[in-house]
Amino acid sequence: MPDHELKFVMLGESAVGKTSIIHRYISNQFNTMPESTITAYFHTKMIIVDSHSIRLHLWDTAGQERFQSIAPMYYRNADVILVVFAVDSADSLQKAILQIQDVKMSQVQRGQQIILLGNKCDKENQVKGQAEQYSKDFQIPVFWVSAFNGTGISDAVLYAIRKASSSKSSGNHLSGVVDIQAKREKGCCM
Ligand SMILES: Nc1nc2c(ncn2[C@@H]2O[C@H](COP(=O)(O)OP(=O)(O)O)[C@@H](O)[C@H]2O)c(=O)[nH]1
Ligand SMILES: [Mg+2]
Repeated sequence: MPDHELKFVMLGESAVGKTSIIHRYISNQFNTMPESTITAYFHTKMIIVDSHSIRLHLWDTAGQERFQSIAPMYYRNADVILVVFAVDSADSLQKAILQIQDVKMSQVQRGQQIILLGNKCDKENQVKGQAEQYSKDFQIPVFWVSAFNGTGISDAVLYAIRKASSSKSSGNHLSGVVDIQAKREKGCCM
């Protein structure tokens, strides 16, 4: 049994790179033509952060972000919500901010971590100032990441793991990460 199980969910507009980020994190690969996510997937990864074993469940959206707002039941029991936007799309940042408002309004669980991921940072960043101002005003950390070249993703996940584990069991200080297993599972989420 792992010391902690943490559920991460991805939110954010279609095409900002949610599936690519998960793929990069799990497999350290970038797929130029990711299959569109038509079923709900979660991916499990076991890691050891210091001497604590952690089983991460990473939930991708099932493409429902294209059609309607995401149902609160999708993220309600998440420990970490990664809200993704793309640095070349101001619209996607606006959508991310609206989604954070939705999450905050429906939030029932204390200690849920919300983190912004500005993806595609291999491209010119058109929203840096705006996103950093939002991050400061609302105290939601923003990480600049790229699924394309891998920048920032494991740092963001490690930050989230530390925050989430310390809010689950205060007093644990985690540092140093060992990957022990990654696998992909098909799940049905809703
Ligand atoms: N340049 C660049 N393109 C990316 C990056 N991440 C994803 N993409 C591309 O953006 C498109 C949408 O990615 P996808 O992961 O399907 O987005 P999702 O709909 O949010 O799951 C695809 O064409 C990806 O190849 C990135 O970090 N940099
Ligand atoms: Mg997807």
